[in-house]
Amino acid sequence: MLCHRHVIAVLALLLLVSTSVVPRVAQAEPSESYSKQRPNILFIAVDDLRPELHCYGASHIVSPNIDRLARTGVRFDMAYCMVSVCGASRASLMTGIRPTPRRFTSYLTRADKDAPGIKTMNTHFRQHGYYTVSLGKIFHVPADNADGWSEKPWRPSGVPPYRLEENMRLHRQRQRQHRRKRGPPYEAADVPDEAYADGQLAQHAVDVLERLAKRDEPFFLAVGFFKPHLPFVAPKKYWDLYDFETIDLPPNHEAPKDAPAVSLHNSGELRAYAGVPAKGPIPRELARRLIHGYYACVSYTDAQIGKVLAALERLGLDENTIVVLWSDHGWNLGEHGLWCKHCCYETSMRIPLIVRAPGKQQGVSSFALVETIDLYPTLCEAAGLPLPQHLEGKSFLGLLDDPKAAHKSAAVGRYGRGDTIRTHRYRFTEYRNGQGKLLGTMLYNHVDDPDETVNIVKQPELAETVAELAKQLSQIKGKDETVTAESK
Ligand SMILES: [Ca+2]
Repeated sequence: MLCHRHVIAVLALLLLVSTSVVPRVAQAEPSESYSKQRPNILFIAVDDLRPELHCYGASHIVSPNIDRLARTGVRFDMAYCMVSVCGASRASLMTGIRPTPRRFTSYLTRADKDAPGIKTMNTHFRQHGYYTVSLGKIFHVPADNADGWSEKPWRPSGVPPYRLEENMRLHRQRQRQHRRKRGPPYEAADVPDEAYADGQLAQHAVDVLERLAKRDEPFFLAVGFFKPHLPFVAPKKYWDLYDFETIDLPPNHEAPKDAPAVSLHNSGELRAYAGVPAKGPIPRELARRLIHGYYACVSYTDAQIGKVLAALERLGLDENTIVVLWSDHGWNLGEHGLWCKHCCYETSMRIPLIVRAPGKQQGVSSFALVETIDLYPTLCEAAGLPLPQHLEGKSFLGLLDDPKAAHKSAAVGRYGRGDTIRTHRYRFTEYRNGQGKLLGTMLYNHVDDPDETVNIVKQPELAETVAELAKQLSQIKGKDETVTAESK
């Protein structure tokens, strides 16, 4: 039976939402803790998105939809990934535990292999009455923790990576030579959004939202976009948003002065693409094309995100849905002579993170140091779910009310042999071999040198600072033995 309260709520909803939408009507009094009153969660992951967005102060970038999300939510200006490579970063975020030199190390990392028995975020939400759905790229491998999703994880299938015939031909030819070789690093084809995977993903996500809107349980919908990951393929109209003539290499395109060699790499991921020299600097013309392509992919992805957010609003779901937008790590667009991620520089570790939650602050930014392992406890707290014992992050829900509230003194992450710590002023990194022997260190003062151009770790007057940062890093960084598995 419907009580008066329900009838009034339903009438109000009917007035607010499109008539084509059937509002959810509670069939009975909400059943204890699993009621629809729990917020839905729309969890948007973007692959390889660095925080070079209009709403993050990059006025040359066209990102109106993410900007709008930022205007209606809290933008985190100092958010960091745990490890700067796809699969590993995602596994750390979804398990809520830190990476170590042995755990979460590669783009192929699976959480269920590296952290067996650890309950992932999707599994936890599912076990607490949420209807959990994974679309696109969330875990790197779709089969990873797949039983934590209420439906089999969905990805667009059979979408070729290129739409121009000559590019596809070259791609196939190079793949025949070597599995890791690929076609060109970019493509501007005059095709509709749906010609590429992310356009299809957005369309499917809208369909799924329409379906989820009719369910009684709250949902946890994860939508993982594939761009701006290489190759930089996007419909031409997104390339046309930028003037190639104005695009140039970043000012800090040389390796930092006195940086240890172990901190740098050969940008191997990019070298696999056709027309990219196997070693040496990326020619300036190609570098500018790559930057242009990355920007085009950012705008393309932004437009797809816009479609999903518009559907959320159209269905009247935005009033009771927490929206999180995050990236798995940053990206180097030529900074330090580097391309791609795979390192401990700020450009690799820093990510965009925006959280919009009903009843919380809107259009503000927070300079609190936030780590992606903090998302799991934050969303649990926001949804009223218990916190699993194994979590190593800390809820930042309080920052959504007061963006200046105290949270953490440092963000700690790693890649390869490097462990790195970011405080509000410094980034300090140390590299060790498998036996723990120190291979190199670096320190950047982000107040004086935000582009990380001079490694000041050897300056005698900073010895005490270095010792303090090294101590803090050693205390915080991931330790294999601290993790206790919970039964699933
Ligand atoms: Ca990635």
